[in-house]
Amino acid sequence: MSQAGKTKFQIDLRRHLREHYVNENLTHLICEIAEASKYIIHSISTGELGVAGTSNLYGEQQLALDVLADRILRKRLDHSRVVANMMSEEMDEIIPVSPDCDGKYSVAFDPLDGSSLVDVNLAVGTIVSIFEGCDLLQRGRKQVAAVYILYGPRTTLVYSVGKGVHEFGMNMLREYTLLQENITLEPQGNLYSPGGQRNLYTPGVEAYVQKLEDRGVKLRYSGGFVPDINQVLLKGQGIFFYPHLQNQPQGKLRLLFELSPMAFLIEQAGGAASDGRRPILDLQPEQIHERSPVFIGCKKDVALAEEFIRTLENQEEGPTEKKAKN
Ligand code: AFP
Repeated sequence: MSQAGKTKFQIDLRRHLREHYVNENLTHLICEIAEASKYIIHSISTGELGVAGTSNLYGEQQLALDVLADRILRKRLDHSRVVANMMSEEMDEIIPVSPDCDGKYSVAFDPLDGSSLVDVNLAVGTIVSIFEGCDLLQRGRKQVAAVYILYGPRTTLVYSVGKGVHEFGMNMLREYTLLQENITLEPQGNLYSPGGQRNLYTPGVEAYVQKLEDRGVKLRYSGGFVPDINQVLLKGQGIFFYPHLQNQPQGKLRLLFELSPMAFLIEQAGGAASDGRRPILDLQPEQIHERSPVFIGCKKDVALAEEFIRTLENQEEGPTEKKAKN
């Protein structure tokens, strides 16, 4: 939708949110996230690489950029006046910002996903999940918005508040202006983005990949969740998966601040996102750093993965059931 007399390319992010009748506080929050990305871009292009000398809850070495990006976003959200609680991949626990929940939002974010790719100059991104009120441990379907920023050859921002998925590009003045609205996915695609070691794939996933390859589907994998999902979204087709592995039944990616926001966006674009048996958005997180297997992209491609897993893998022991045992 563009205003009479204005081309859509002149519609900036704040105007677009207002034209979609997004309430003031949520508009302000999404614009604050966009503002923070400008400082993250600066730190990526000028900040020192290498380790920060600290590690996160997973025992993963925190890169200097991880810590810097986390601080930038945390500070921005702290001062936004519309955040109740926040949580990031780099934090050990939920950070309370305001005890008052009314009119406020709780935010879970991965400040710089794929940060280890920066030192080989590959694209990385920021992923943000937004819930109304104080509770972050909710099913992804309860999100009111999801945003990602992709720091690639161009810097782009994609958001949805449940009224379609829209893409913005950063211009010379560092403003985000509309590139395309209401992005949609085809029912089936011809690219796949397979995470994890193939020799650790379970029988159902291995058979699924074989089926895709027999169909002539092309492999496209960067090692960055944000660019790999962005590729599926903007090509309008394809599937990304980081499955349950023989030695990692929960896969690798985190539910709260990686999978839920991306699943929200992909479902808004007419695609699907599953843990191999159930929609990602229906999973009830039990703890903040929970991981889940993920198959996300075109509906038919996700359904085919579920079918192979259902018919070739132990019915009783789905990834979720396995987790209950550990
Ligand atoms: P890092 O943030 O540690 O670089 O991991 C990136 C990531 O979480 C996600 O962005 C990728 O999709 C996935 O890991 C790639 O994992 P593999 O390196 O095991 O393929």
